[in-house]
Amino acid sequence: MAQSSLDLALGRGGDQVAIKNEHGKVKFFGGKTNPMEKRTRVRARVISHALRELVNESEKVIIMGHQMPDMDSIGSSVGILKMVQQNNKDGFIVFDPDGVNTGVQKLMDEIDEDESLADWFITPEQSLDIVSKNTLVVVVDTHKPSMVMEEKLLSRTEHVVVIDHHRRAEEFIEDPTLVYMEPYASSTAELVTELLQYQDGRVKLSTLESSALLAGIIVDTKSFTLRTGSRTFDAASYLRSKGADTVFVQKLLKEDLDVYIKRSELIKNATVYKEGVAIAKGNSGENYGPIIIAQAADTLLTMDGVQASFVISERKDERVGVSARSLGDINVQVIMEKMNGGGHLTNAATQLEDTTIEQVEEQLREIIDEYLQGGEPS
Ligand SMILES: [Mn+2]
Repeated sequence: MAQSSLDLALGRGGDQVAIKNEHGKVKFFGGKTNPMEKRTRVRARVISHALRELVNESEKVIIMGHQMPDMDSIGSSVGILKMVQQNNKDGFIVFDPDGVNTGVQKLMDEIDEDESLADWFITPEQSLDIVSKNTLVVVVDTHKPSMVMEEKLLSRTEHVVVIDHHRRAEEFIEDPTLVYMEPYASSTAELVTELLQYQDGRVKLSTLESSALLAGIIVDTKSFTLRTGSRTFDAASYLRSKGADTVFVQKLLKEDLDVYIKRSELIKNATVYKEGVAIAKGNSGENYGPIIIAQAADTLLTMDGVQASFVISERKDERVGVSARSLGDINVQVIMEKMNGGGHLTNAATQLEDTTIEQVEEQLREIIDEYLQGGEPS
């Protein structure tokens, strides 16, 4: 139990204490600094070679990211597909168009035009038809079984690899063969780009493929501002040398006027609570999608003096959602965990049932006060 708690603490980025009680429930203390650049290139090479071995031993490879895929999820899936093909194996990417945002839709439209790539995308149902005991399943950009495109795939094979940059949550895929979790990395696309560089021979990437990986890095770092290390630029540089097109990525990220207006409404209602903490609320009786509230929180973070931002709004499912963002000094993961949510140090969220925006705001203010006073167990 002590060893598994230690692995958990290290997997979450270290600098914290994990205490497991007799029922196996884990509590975390600390973890208030943002770890940077502690990972080594040796590990990337070791993982790259281990993954190649697993690919070669398997009959075929099925790759899946998380539901409601983002650029990072799709980009890193494409990267893994190229690695599989480099090793002369068949790889398939599980894709469910449900909940796809406009940017990802634009990317998928481009992929659909490219037969050499589109042919390898399959639906969750198709993936269950082709999976066998000798299939390698590679999960990217998440490590929670409840988040993956097709959870049933995980129990149909004994060979599962997890590649992710999110801090480790308690919910984790059972008995994975190989785990590559780097909370110091900007994005899964950055990790996958490094893995590609350590494969034998030159991996062939088209402009579209390398642009998809670059889009993952650009979105997850907010154009190289958040969680960006020197290795993020190294990965971007490699992708650019493979033809990644920055203007194409910008086109994918162009936004809808209505979305912009709705987001501006949220921002208009923002107030600065204390010590650089901004809180914004949606109008009661009005629904906002999770993407809009997340974007509003991101935008607030670009405002002068704002260190952390929280956006509260009602959702379609009648719950109240909170999206939290931080520049790194305030750990919003710890704050959201206290409200039954989770995420990263700089990027977290929660959804609460049977409550109102006002109640959630009050609860949030109390937790923020407690956090800012410090010393409280997280
Ligand atoms: Mn990601």
